[in-house]
Amino acid sequence: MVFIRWILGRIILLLDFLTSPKALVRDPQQQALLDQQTAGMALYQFQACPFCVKVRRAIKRHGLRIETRDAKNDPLFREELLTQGGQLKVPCLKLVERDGKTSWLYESSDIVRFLEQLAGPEEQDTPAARPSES
Ligand SMILES: N[C@@H](CCC(=O)N[C@@H](CS)C(=O)NCC(=O)O)C(=O)O
Repeated sequence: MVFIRWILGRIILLLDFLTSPKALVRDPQQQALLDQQTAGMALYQFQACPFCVKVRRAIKRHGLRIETRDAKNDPLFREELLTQGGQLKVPCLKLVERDGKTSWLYESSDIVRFLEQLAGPEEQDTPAARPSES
């Protein structure tokens, strides 16, 4: 059973690698603003978990910069997720509000929806938004 799960995990990672989405490129000022908003965020995840892959792909697709934390192999992150988040379940997005309050968002679909709202409309990926080549 463990072996089958390991194989499935490798297949998921391979498919993710082969079909990795293109990262959105936006105007540098807009990106800097967004980076400020995501600076306090962290995604607690397992590398080969399909729900985590779904969220990581959304992060990449929307051109977001969010730290990922391995809650399977790192005992500190595992403990943080369990004691502060409330459940040892991934993916989970840790959010730090402006007032310093921390909240923990579980459920991949809810996280993806939140990231989509944060990133804004995708039509920002226009040639004008890309850094000029010289
Ligand atoms: N419905 C959840 C499913 C998440 C899920 O089942 N994650 C697994 C890893 S792939 C997990 O954390 N299992 C541990 C547990 O449920 O205690 C989602 O979409 O995020």
